[in-house]
Amino acid sequence: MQSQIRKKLIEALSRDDHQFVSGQHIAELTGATRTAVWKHIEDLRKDGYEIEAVRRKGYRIVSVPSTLSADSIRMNIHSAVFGKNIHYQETIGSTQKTANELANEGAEEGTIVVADEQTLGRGRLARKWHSPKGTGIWMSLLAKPRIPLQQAPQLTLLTAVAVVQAIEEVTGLQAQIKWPNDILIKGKKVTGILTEMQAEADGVHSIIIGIGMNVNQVAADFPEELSDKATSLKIETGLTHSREQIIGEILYKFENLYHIYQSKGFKVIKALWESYAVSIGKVITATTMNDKIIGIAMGITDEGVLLIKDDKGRVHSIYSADIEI
Ligand code: BTX
Repeated sequence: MQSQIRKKLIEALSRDDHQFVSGQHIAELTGATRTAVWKHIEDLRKDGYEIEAVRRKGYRIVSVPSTLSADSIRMNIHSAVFGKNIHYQETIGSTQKTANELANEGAEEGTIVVADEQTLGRGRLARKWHSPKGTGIWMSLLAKPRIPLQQAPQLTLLTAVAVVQAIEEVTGLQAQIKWPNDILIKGKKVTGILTEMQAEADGVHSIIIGIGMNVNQVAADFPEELSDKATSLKIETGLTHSREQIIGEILYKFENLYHIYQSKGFKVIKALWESYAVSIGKVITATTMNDKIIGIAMGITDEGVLLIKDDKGRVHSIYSADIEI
């Protein structure tokens, strides 16, 4: 109950760009008495929040503690559904695994799982995802779109568009997408996306979208095998970025695109995706489970399948592969 008030209090103080909110208004929004509000403000201060109190104006958040937490994430959420339920853990095996478990337990659409560190972060095909403490965004979102199974990959592409837009909004950097799930800056991977689903015969039940973004790593933080293929926002801008702000922005962009997707279908998303894609029109090599195809990347289908035309003019549909440009 108490944490419910704290959650609502943080939501109230985070409205309108952290302007003053009167004690009376906070009491109405939280359903708590003004004395209870005051006590919760004191608790927040003990937890490292700097909160200004001015007579007749109310309370205003001046600064928040620098460590990632469910509260600090909540303060940056400006989407309605995605991020409403936040499951935060300082250390976790994999946010994907936990999100899958929560989905099994009936968690609602929009639930997010975030960790400061993953000890068993995973990529596709059982690859490892390097997820050190305190530097990146390791997050899984739970979506429950009413779509047939074969359309599920569209959500990976939609997420990639959301990530590119969020990076641009927060840092001004122009990232690019390498099909299907890599986000690159100057050819180096800044984000990976892993989509997993729970399906039933009649369609998708839950989609778990994992986003791993390198935010504040410096070059020396990457293991040697990643040093020439990975980058972070800090390496690219020279600045330290707020992970909470980026999480809020990813969810906001994602939710917008998800609404468009649900009301208008994949067309708009597809066009956006193609505008950010690095490989379209170029000669690429696609390594699939049992084949290697070299040809020109022509684009994606309405299902999100990559089309490659080889030198004999044959068009191959690629459902899953690693791409080299
Ligand atoms: P992927 O299979 O396309 O890419 C995995 C490959 O990327 C690795 O084999 C390695 O070469 C490289 N790599 C590993 N870690 C990093 C890193 N931090 N930065 C850049 N390159 C790296 C991509 O799979 C999908 C990754 C999703 C990660 C998220 S994090 C939150 C969620 N939880 C979880 O366990 N996975 C997802």
